[in-house]
Amino acid sequence: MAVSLPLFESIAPTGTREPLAPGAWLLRGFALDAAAGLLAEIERIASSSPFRNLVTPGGKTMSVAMTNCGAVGWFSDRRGYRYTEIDPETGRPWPAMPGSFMKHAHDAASAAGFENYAPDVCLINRYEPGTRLTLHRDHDERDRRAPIVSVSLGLPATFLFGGLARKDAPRRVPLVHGDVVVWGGPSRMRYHGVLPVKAGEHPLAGARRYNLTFRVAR
Ligand SMILES: O=C(O)CCC(=O)C(=O)O
Repeated sequence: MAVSLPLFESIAPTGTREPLAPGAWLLRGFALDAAAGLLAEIERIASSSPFRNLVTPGGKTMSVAMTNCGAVGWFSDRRGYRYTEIDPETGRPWPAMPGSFMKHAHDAASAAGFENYAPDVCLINRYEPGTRLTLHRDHDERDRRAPIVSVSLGLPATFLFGGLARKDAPRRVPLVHGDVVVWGGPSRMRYHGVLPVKAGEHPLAGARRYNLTFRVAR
């Protein structure tokens, strides 16, 4: 049954910084103030480059719907995982990264100890109830010195934060609207994923979870 969630639900007090591993931090509620603006930008981006369910090189359709903004975008089909300058579905460049996205990612990285962060891509994930992201590493980026900054909006989820080997048991991290996870340095290549999102209704995002994943790809 769907549950109604309070607008500012959080687990630890907003503003706390929890270490997850060396170089990995959970910034509780870091995006709360910016959240409504970020969601409006997601809608604008998706009106140019719509959400779509990508196909893996092995031929499976991903349950999470994705789009991108920035100089490049992450894409997958039977030919492989890669970054492209042109959205293959529209034939146009990916929408530019909004200034508010750039500032938010920069400030979150800085709060986690990574200065001068300038991502060139933001992968936007949209989760419907029941959808999940299996354990994986972000390894399509040429420059892996920069961290990943990951912003959660809408419905809550359980984030799996694993080790450097796939077999390492992942830690289960509950994430709610406004939480930001940053992982870089010795944690940059850790496995991570998301358990199936539970049904619910969020006042700003409806029956959905969105995730912004900022990366330096080139
Ligand atoms: O949705 C999330 O919290 C994580 C997203 C993710 O792992 C990815 O896009 O690589």
